[in-house]
Amino acid sequence: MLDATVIKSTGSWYIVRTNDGRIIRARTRGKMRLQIVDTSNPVAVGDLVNIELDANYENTGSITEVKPRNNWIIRKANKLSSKRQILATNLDAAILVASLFAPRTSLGFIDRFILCCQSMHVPAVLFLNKTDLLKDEITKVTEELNRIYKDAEVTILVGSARKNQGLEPLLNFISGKRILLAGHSGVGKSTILNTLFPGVRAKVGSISESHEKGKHTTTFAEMFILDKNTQIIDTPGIRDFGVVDIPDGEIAHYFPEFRAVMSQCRFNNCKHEHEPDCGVLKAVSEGIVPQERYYSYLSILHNEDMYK
Ligand SMILES: Nc1nc2c(ncn2[C@@H]2O[C@H](COP(=O)(O)OP(=O)(O)OP(=O)(O)O)[C@@H](O)[C@H]2O)c(=O)[nH]1
Ligand SMILES: [Mg+2]
Ligand SMILES: [Zn+2]
Repeated sequence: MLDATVIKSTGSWYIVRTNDGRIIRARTRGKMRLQIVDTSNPVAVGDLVNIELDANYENTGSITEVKPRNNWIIRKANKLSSKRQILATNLDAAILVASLFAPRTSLGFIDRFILCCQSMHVPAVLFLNKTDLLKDEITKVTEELNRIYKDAEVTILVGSARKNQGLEPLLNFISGKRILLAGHSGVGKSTILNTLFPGVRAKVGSISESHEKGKHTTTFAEMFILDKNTQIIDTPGIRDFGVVDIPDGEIAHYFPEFRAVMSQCRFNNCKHEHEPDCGVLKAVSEGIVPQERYYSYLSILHNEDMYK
């Protein structure tokens, strides 16, 4: 029996790295005790597992147990699907890569992702990439993001992987952590990884001209081990981030700027919609809580507008 970390997941096979640095291809076997049920991937990148080596083979084995996870980022692909997918587990932080063009990332998508990070106590960074496409709008866009996310406990960084601009703060943040890189297809996740760490050589795709969307170049989540303490998990682009496992009554707790004013609600089960004497509604009307964040809250609460 060997302890190992899952570094790549292809669906049927997993690549794991043992604590003494061996790389092994492994399958799941038999009945594993699972911490999270109903997922399309019972084992995810970042998982600590027990491995039993196959007799007669040196580099293949079976995963016999998944150790309890510190945290995980989980979503469903759309609001109707019942299958959930774990993006990665046991993280120190997560970076959501976004872009305004080719493709466009919506505030709703951003807010769903950072809600999940908040609920798991995973520090989140929003990296707005492709600022070279914004030209003189950069300052305005950056100011907008800083206004909307002022009290959302998410770090806002902007830059261009293609032009190698603005990546230094990102590198400082990454250093010494296990990081998830997530976002729509084509936003530049793999490009960022390659620019920061030229030895990695992750595959980079192009953008379809007619749709301004990525082409799902990265097909499997993969952990790149950059030094002893720094690991980045590059993931395939996701179209939607459907919130799962957060009860309606808890959603507001993971909007940090709501948390500060919720104590003023008259009812302690206030949903902050139409209730009288609601601290959140008051803060929105006074401009203390940004409208954009409040709309995201409502759309998550009503499980709607996934694409907005
Ligand atoms: N203009 C511009 N293009 C960029 C920038 N960063 C990446 N790109 C381009 O965006 C396209 C997609 O980049 P990838 O790194 O493959 O994107 P990804 O997020 O890894 O996409 P998936 O693997 O499909 O999820 C490529 O053509 C990159 O050259 C940038 O800062 N500016
Ligand atoms: Mg990629
Ligand atoms: Zn309220």
